[in-house]
Amino acid sequence: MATELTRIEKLSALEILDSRGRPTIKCFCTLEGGISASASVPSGASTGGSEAVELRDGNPNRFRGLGCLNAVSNLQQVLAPALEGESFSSQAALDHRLQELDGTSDKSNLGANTLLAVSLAFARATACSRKISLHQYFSEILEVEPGMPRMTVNLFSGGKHAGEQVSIQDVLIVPNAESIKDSLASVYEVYQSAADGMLERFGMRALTADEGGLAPSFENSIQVLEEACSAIERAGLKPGQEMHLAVDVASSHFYKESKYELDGESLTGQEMIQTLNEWASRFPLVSIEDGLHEEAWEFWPELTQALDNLCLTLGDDFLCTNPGRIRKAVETSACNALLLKLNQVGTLSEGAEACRLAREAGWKVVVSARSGETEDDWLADLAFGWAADYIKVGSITQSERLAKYNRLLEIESSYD
Ligand code: 2PG
Ligand code: MG
Repeated sequence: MATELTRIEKLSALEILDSRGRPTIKCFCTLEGGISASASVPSGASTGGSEAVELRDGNPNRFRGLGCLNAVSNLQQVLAPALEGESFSSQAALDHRLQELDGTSDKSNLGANTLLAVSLAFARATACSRKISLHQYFSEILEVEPGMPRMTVNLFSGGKHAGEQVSIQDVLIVPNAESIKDSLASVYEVYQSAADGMLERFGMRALTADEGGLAPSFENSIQVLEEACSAIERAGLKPGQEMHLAVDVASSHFYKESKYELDGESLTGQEMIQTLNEWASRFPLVSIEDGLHEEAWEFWPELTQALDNLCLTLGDDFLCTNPGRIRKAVETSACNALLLKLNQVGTLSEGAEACRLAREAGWKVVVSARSGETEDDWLADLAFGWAADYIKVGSITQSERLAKYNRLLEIESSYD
């Protein structure tokens, strides 16, 4: 861990566009000595209620209110004057100062997007100045040995990522290969065979959703899971051996008036647990994400018990990478895996704390992208540096996703 001081010379920001064409923020950080680096921040669509606040301009005449000019201005008019010329002994020291300058628990003053852009640009610039890779810098922060995650790749999309033609949000394929290189080759085969299957079944190669997943008009969630298994088989692979599945139910988004409105049925919490148990018994799932509503604390422990020995109970909207919620979930045995998204919490160090808490509880960790991404590839370094068990980036057909997969390939080849 670096003990020397790192002095920030200059901070600036730019409003750029993400993979949905919506504004986001990119920060440029120059350190003393002239080393300079940048980082940009992703954005979710199916967000959890406890996520740190993403600052948007709200001006309906510009990007339908989604502009990030206020975030840019906060960075340049508030953070830059406060931080330029200051020296920091660690990432934690910088992130602590960012939290102080914001002064709110949910980052609603300056915006979690603004703070994360600075946090990551500082991380990248510091790694450059120390002549180490970004993943090495990340692994030093968490004091863990790096390790390659297993891939979870979006095959079929529904929910908020695909116009809600089917209730569940994602069915992902999870290759059981030795390397990222081999994983991507088998994912390609399954993706193509799934697209061929859609042509036969629906008469057209399906349109793709926000993360590049195929999004035909499925009748229900079971059909999506069945088609995923068929696609694996058609690719000459064995479901449950060479390729597993994962599902992001994202159930908060179809929870209405205390019922889960799943595929035309109205289910109680109890019935939802039973349904998920049936899916996990019938399909080779490694994890079920957000199987229950994000505030259904009383049902989550029961779900985790029901899925025990079948698959992981993974919390995304449920946990929001929020250390307080993770602590509560550990105390109540409410789940056993964390979906980690830095922009849900707002700084690298708070993300590290979330990861540490999950690890101490013996949980698995999935490092995840957002549905609105940029071409920045820091997520790959994060997943490797923090030795995530899984990485979730989306499909293999869009460059904002491929930036991360291609970076994983680079990291992997540097260890050959
Ligand atoms: C999720 C993510 C990524 P979003 O729910 O896990 O798939 O979606 O970024 O829209 O929250
Ligand atoms: Mg999710």
